[in-house]
Amino acid sequence: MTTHHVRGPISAAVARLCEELRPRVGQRAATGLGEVLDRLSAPLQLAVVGRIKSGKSTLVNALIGRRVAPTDVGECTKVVTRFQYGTVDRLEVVLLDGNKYSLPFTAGGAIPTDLGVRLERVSHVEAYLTNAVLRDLTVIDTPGLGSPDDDSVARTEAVLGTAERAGRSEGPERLDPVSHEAVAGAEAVLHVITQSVRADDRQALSAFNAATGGRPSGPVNAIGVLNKADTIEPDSVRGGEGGLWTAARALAADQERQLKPRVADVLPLIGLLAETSEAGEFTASDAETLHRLAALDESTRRTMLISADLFTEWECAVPADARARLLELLDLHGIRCALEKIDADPHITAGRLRSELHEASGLSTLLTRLNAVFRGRADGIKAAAGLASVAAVAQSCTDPNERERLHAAMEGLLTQPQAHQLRLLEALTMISAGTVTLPSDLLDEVLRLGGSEDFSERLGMPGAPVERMTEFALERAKWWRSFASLGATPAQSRVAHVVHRAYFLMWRQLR
Ligand SMILES: Nc1nc2c(ncn2[C@@H]2O[C@H](COP(=O)(O)OP(=O)(O)OP(=O)(O)O)[C@@H](O)[C@H]2O)c(=O)[nH]1
Ligand SMILES: [Mg+2]
Repeated sequence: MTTHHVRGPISAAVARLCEELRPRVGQRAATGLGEVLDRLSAPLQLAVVGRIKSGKSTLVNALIGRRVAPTDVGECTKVVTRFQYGTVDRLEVVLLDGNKYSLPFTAGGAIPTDLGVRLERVSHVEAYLTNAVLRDLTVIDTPGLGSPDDDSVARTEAVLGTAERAGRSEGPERLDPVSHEAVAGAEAVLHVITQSVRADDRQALSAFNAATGGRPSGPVNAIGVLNKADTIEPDSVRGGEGGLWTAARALAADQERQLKPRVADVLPLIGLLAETSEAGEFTASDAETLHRLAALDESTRRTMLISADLFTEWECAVPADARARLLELLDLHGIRCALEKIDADPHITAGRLRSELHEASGLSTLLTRLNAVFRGRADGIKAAAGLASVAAVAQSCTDPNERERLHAAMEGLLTQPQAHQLRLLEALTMISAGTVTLPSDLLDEVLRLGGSEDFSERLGMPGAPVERMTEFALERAKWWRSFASLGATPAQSRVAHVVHRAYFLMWRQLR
């Protein structure tokens, strides 16, 4: 028997369930359970999704810390690419017929845009990289939603499992089941949006429900990213009087209200600056170019910063190709930022400039949130996704006794006290899927409770003394207890019981 190194106690419980059931079910279900076991021990699968050209690949590069996904102007991501940890850097193209072949990186270390085969034959690309971040996170870049190229949308759905979950699993398997399960069903989602969230972006979010192992994306496993914050016109945003970031934050809060409870948060980001500063693209000679620009006379500098065209074409002592490169790396806002830093400290080093640009990108806030929402709860998220896969295996059983056995085992697991976190995640998922509705203040309370592992954050009492938190946890536990029994619908009551228990457990630990 293979040993599976799972994330933590909840995944371990789901893994045990699979191990125990495997010998007691037919061949087909046993294979399915084996796949679930493999998935439980793999790193958290994070898909980056969103409309075309919203900056998904740029964000992927920033997360990995290497400019490996093509983002050049006019370059669309056409196939799903999975970036996972490997001991040597290598690329593998997986074809729909299950065959694979390896592919060299470009001279610059990126994935070539030409895969050397007709795209219709490609399932996806596996990129194995030595970057340490990938040890506990697999990052999946996807073609843009709403892309004019219908084929790439279909391919994304096929790879992420959308089509299969929609009930087409009986068709001819295009991938062998093992590799299919290995790529199907991301467990967490970064949803990249830009200034205008349109109604169909919400549709896009639900279209990706099935990408997350058949469970809807929600506050448990989805974060919104308001990218290209540098292109926001502060004047166009209500509450944006205080400058770019004030405007970006106001806009993000607004979009969060529209998208909730589908996502945990919407955080503003300048993906381009994040990529440039994280992926080692910003060199000493770029810093040198910036210093030379800073030294230009005030009126030349002001004119050049009006537009991208003026910036590259205006006659000045700084070579035009060096300027064009800066524009590509930083865009006008980033250049302005850098020049201000140089004004403030004319001796600033290239390294310092780079970290100032990183600071200006908003990436560190996003990473903190990502750690809290995803990595901090990877055990629960993986376990919940694993259990959903077990449910899918059960669904596809033809033998009713076998199905019954799987269902009974799952129910049994959910009633164990240590499965409380799973039940809380399930409750949040019910809320985001609209299976249960709650008045908005209660909804906010549940989202807050499930949004973090930190007690003071969960209670909405940052910095409060322990005694007050203890008292409050008990009070809310009592309240939800009575809400569960009085006047709630059955679905509400199910959620209320879980919330009651969550408060009770916190109270017990605080005490
Ligand atoms: N100004 C600015 N440009 C950005 C930002 N993020 C990405 N871009 C640019 O937007 C363009 C598209 O970025 P990509 O990362 O390729 O977008 P994508 O979503 O992967 O695009 P598809 O794969 O075609 O759907 C590139 O030229 C990026 O340099 C940002 O924060 N600010
Ligand atoms: Mg892309």
